[in-house]
Amino acid sequence: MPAFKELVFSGVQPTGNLHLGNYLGAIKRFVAMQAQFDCLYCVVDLHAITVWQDPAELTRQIREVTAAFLAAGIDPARSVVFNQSQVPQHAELAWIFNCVARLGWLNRMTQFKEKAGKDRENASVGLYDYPVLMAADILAYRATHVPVGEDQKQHLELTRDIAQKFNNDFAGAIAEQGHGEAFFPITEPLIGGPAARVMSLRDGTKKMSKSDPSDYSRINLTDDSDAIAQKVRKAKTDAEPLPSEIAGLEKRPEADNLVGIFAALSDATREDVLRDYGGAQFSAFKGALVDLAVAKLGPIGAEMQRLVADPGHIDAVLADGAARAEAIAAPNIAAVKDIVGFVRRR
Ligand code: AQP
Repeated sequence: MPAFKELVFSGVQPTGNLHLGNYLGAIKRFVAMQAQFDCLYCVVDLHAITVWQDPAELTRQIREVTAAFLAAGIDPARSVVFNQSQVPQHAELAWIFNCVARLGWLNRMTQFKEKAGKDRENASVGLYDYPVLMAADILAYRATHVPVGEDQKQHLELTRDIAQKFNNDFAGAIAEQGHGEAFFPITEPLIGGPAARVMSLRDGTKKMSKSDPSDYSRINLTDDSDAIAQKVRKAKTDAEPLPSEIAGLEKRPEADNLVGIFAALSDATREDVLRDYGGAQFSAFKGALVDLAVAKLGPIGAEMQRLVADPGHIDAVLADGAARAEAIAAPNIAAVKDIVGFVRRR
């Protein structure tokens, strides 16, 4: 496999209720990656419409997720911040990948099964095809690294399968046209840390999710300090004090979740947290967690509010990002079309 320029790509859907899981599993890590990599961070609005979105609300949410990126510390001068629908190469490459990906691969995707539920016949074709568009998002930039939460692991594997199959199917043209052994990198998922899978505050066996009907299941990035405090205090726990060793968190999903959240918010490990709080009752631990969460999330929520009040500024950031994103994607997709054998407009 030839060496590809290291590049990070990731995205967040503008589908409402950005929560602590999105922050710790994704956005906080996006911020950290900027020190090491060139990064593209995308508000994936084409993905959002795979389930019904009210148009005015979608517009608002696109700006709100952009505001969350900026408020959390993504620097739009350094990283490329944009929304997917402004860069047509995503949809264009998705079509070509639709002809590379196999039905059997998509039939195995667990997220589609969960999201479509029992009413599969009524799910949109887009929802089924979601992981192919995600592969196109990543590979339009030939991104080498993708920071995501654990729930996206299977989709990343599909991206790798599509890249591999494209490289194999078109190996001759790829070599002839001077791209060497492979046109697409086999992208590395970056999943990990103590908050790779933040769980619901009401049920430690369920993922914290935007679509959970109970607002008490999640901490939203827009929650004020009172709401954060209430939600943490009401979070489900068991009756035992916190253990001093990691092994003691086994079969205690709610305790494990709160310890993971504490660790991720304080840039520590679960072990560090248990060293400090092993033996503590939940009442004391939750008090410390409220203080920490309010200190870390309060300024982000306030900055988001300030930013969304100026949609002109957000739209200018997105327009600049789209132009920079397209400058990378357009030559890549032109090369893909040549590889596939299409005739270019002259
Ligand atoms: N609970 C989570 N823990 C850790 N990471 C998470 N992510 C989502 N939930 C958690 C990560 O956040 C990034 C953006 O997610 P998304 O906007 O693409 O949407 P999603 O994964 O569909 O988010 P939800 O909350 O789970 O939405 P619904 O309720 O619609 O299913 C991704 O990197 C994701 O891994």
